[in-house]
Amino acid sequence: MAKRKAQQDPSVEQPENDKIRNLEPFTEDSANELMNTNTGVRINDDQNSLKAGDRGATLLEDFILREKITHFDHERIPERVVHARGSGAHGVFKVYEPLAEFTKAQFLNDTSIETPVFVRFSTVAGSRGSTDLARDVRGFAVKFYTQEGNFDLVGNNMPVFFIQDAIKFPDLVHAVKPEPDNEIPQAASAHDTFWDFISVMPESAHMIMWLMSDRAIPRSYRMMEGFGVHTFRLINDKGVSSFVKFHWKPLLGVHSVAWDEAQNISGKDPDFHRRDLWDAIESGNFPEWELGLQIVPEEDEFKFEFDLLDPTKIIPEELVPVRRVGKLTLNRNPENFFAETEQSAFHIGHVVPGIDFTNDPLLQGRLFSYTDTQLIRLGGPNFQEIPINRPIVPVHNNQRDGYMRQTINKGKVSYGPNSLGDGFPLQAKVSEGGYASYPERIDARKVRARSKSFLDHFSQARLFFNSQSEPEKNHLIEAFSFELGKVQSVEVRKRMLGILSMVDKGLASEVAFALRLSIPQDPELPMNRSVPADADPADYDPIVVEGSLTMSPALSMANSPKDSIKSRKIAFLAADGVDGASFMTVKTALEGAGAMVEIIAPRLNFILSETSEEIPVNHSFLTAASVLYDAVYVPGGTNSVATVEAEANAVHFLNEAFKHCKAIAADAGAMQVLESTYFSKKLPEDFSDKSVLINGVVISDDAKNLARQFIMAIAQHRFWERETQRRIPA
Ligand code: HDE
Repeated sequence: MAKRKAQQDPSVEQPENDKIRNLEPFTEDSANELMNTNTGVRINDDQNSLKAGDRGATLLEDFILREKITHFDHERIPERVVHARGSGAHGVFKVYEPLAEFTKAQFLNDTSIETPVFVRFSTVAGSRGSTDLARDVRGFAVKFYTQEGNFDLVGNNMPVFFIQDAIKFPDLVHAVKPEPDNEIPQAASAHDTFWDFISVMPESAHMIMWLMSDRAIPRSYRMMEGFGVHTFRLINDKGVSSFVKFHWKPLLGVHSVAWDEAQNISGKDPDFHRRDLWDAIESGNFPEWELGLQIVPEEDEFKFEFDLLDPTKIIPEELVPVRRVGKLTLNRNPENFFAETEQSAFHIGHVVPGIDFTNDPLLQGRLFSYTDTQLIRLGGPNFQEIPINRPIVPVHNNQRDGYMRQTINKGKVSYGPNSLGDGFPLQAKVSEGGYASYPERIDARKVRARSKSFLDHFSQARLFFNSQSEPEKNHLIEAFSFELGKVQSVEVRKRMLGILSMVDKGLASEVAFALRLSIPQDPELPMNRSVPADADPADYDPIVVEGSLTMSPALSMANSPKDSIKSRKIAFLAADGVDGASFMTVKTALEGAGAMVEIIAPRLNFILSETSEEIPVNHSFLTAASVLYDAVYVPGGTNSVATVEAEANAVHFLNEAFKHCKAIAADAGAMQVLESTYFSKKLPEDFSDKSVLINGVVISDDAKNLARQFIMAIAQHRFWERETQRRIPA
């Protein structure tokens, strides 16, 4: 009956690589255009509504007014129920070498293809307008527009999750969101309901170690790892399946800010991460990540001490190395936030042939949730036709109609099988790229239960803690002390100390000290232990396993690459009379190494150098703050130095930069500015004729030498050892 068109047949519509993700047909540009209504009628007066006399009532007849106000009234759509606050960017992905041994997915095999992508980063708990710098998990959602359809890798910047079963997700989200009676606090987990839930959910122990670590306060979206979290399957063209964990490794390394700094940034620039991503792309500093795969052969499924299906577990990189297989580059900002970033609809169920699911019960629940949520958020079943969501391949099926349908389907036939349409559209055979699910063998009873292989909640939490550097451990202790310090219920605090004591006694006792509580001797058994209805609760006690791996260096950010200052923001504090020569030497050297220099002065517009040259100013001390920069430099020049020293905001700037462990540099002639800071006592008395690099503070009278040492210091990111000096003002 039906004449079958082969996929390779040139008459079949194929995506053209150079035209893909061409959103041009959907864009609007008002430049040089006259204004008209949505029906195309030119508007003669957009300032006044139509009235019965110039002091009279407005007329209902005014279709221009009505159209404009009606559209405005309907501008908002519901924000995402979680991950509401986010920022997106376009880019490309390219695989390094064919991965045919593991997967038949074309975009992971054809090294000549640049697959377009759209990425959305987000926080989880806060509303759409909340701060970027909340202590929170970050979403890392990637949509690959492949030639075999869209593949969404909807991951986070932490490799595990709070819960093991999707049925607990609404509870988790209710607990972390602002409390329902007064809607406080916004974008913060430091409150009673969150910790109440966690304290009776021991399966979250591993995740809260990540959440209390510096991973939860990234320096930039560009400096975060990404993880698919669940174990997925890869399927090759012979139908052989391997298990896989997906990773994103940022080429700039993994870096974070200090907690005090995060809180300050939230006030000074709540759009800090959004702006950072936007500015980096605008300035050509394209963010890059390598896609990493941890592949486990099917036959090794039960080789580990943990269950591959348990999303509260990682596969330590020391057990299964991460193989870097391709590169993601973000190279274009959206034209319109709403149309692209807000309307993008990610779904863990958007997969292509060669990628499949496992039975991870969290993953399985997500497969339902994402389409369901788009139906309410984007208003109906045609959200895949919104330009940002459209695949690059043409869509042919018998789905029709619904709210806001864009496609004009031709012909009478919208069903299959049919004969009137020659049977088209035909199902694709597997050899033609048709998706066939992995035929996993299932032979089981239907039960509402948790697998006993999911009962060890603490060994990987401990592995994470043990693998941290000393400063990272201190930050964890401080984060727990902060968060539990904000909790009002003493019972919840105590129960959390019980949970922490099962992770690490030292950690628990440090937090207990801060809270002036003692660790429960025999930690109260958490109330919720995910016990199936017909089971004996004792059979479902969390089990205490030592775990044969005691350290995993890959888990510490201290081991992240620290060899570049590319795209780092450096503040120069200067005023009229600055020494132009050394100023330019340092500026040129930093910019040559890829950093971005901004001049901060008492007033805006420009400053004059000693030789009366104009130097443009980026910010005044009023609009800038040290928390928005990675490092700070004070150039020489008698008048400039005197003005900066007398400027209280400049001294505060330096004090704060020191407190947040950042690299600081000063021309030897600017020593008097440093002497006004609280950390001056830590500087050597006699610095003349030599250059000094102590604790990340560089002082030199030789600008070239200063620049070299300063660059090395900035690349270290932070000098956390300063925090051992406890009494830090600012
Ligand atoms: Fe999501 N999640 N999630 N999630 N998730 C959503 O979908 C959900 C989970 C993640 O930038 C929602 O479109 C359930 C894990 C990201 O648009 C919703 C469960 C991971 C984003 C939803 C989880 C994620 C979402 C809300 C437990 C990391 C933002 C709006 C079973 C692997 C995507 C939306 C974007 C968004 C449900 C758990 C990542 C409600 C039910 C685990 C990055 O469908």
